[in-house]
Amino acid sequence: MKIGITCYPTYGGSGVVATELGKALAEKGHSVHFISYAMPMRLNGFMDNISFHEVEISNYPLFDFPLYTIALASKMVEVARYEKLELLHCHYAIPHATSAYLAKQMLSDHPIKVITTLHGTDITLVGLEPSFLPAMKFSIEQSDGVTAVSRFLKEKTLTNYGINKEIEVIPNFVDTSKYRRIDAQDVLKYCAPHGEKVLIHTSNFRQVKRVQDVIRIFVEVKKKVNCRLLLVGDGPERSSCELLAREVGVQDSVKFLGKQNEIVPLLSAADLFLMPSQSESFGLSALEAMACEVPVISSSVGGLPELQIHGETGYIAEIGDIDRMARYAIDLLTNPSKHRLFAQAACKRAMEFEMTKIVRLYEQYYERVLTGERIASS
Ligand code: GMT
Repeated sequence: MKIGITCYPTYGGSGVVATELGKALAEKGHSVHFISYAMPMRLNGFMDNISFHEVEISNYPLFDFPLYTIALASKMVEVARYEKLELLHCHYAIPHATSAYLAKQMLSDHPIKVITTLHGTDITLVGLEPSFLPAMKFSIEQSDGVTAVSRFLKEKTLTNYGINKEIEVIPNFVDTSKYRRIDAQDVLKYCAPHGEKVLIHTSNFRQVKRVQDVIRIFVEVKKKVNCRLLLVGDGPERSSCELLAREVGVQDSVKFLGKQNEIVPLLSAADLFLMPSQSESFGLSALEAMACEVPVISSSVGGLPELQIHGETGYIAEIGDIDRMARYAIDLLTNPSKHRLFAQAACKRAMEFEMTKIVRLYEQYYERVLTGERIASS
């Protein structure tokens, strides 16, 4: 198949899923064309069957705001015609699904299908803003196929937008040949040199991730367990988190590592992953941690209960219930045999989201959309 993929090229989960999917499809012999304003973060180095097409954005002085939606649509048209694309797969609805709709209208001489994958805040947060809602609803309804990364997100889309449309649930995935526990002595020497337990959190430090809760949970755990906290990633909340760590006196036990390309050695050094999010449509970073045998303590929101098995792969608590999350963490960190069982169960559960299996689901879905087969409700 000849596939155009549009995504945000940044560190977010939707970009990661889109890029890993594109790479896996290219390895299977499909011709994959990424269309975005920058090279997707995980698209490093040359790969057979993959091309990147950069969207140029005009900075003409009359335009106070960049007209990305239009520029993207024009680039989609150009690539589709020149590369004979059969479908455009948009990850994160805003504004990609709208650009793809526009492109499809302009491509009246070149039949093309549009698939939109909904990832999270495109539906639960940003898309609900009055300035986006009608365009979102329209663009989703006009897509030839729509997928969501969890049952939760599918339900939210149907109810929040009053959309009458079949939505296929295709969950996030992990490449378990890369995401597996490895020797992490180098990391441990640096972050836990005296055998301290290691808690970890990775995110883009947006408010929705509640990274302050991570620090507050850590404060409680530290009262009972000799431990360290690794915070990986960067974003708008980072400064206030650094301030909080100093205010509550744990600055020497918390390492802010910023954005990291190599996450497996860090996860392999960890004993627990914390994800106390306000909203989480799936929780890709929790899945990656589980694949590295790290049990997860999370909030009960969104799609997290579809991934995590409470009392087996980790524990789930109400949003903001710092005391309970801390108690769960202490329980696991002070009970080695229980921790081992949870770590194994987490890894086993992650295997259910193995990349090859989920990529096949996308391929089958593409085939159904391309042949115009009625898309059944999942
Ligand atoms: O919706 C977002 O916040 C953006 C998106 C991203 O690009 O980072 O994250 C979402 O997509 C991931 C991949 O499908 C999911 O694993 C995340 O749970 C989801 N984030 C939220 O729902 C907050």
